[in-house]
Amino acid sequence: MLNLGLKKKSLDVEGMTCHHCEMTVEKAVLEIPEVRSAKADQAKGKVEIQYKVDPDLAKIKEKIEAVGYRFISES
Ligand SMILES: [Cu+2]
Repeated sequence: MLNLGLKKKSLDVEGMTCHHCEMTVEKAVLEIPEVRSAKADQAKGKVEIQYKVDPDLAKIKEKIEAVGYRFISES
C-alpha cells in the first residue's frame, strides 16, 4: 500500500490487553472509509491511524466503543 502524503494521528484507547484486542480495534477503525491504515499497540494503549481526509472523531469513538474498548482522546 502506498502511504505517501498521508497524515497520522495517535489515538488513546483503553481496554486492549492482547494481540486479539489490537486486531479487533484495528479492524473496527478500518471500517471508516477515511482511515487508510491502523496500527494498535496494547502495551501503550495507542492506535496510530493514517488518513488523507480527516476522519470524524465521533465516528472513531463509536467504532471503538462498539467493539468494547474505550476511546479516550487523540494525541
Ligand atoms: Cu485481548
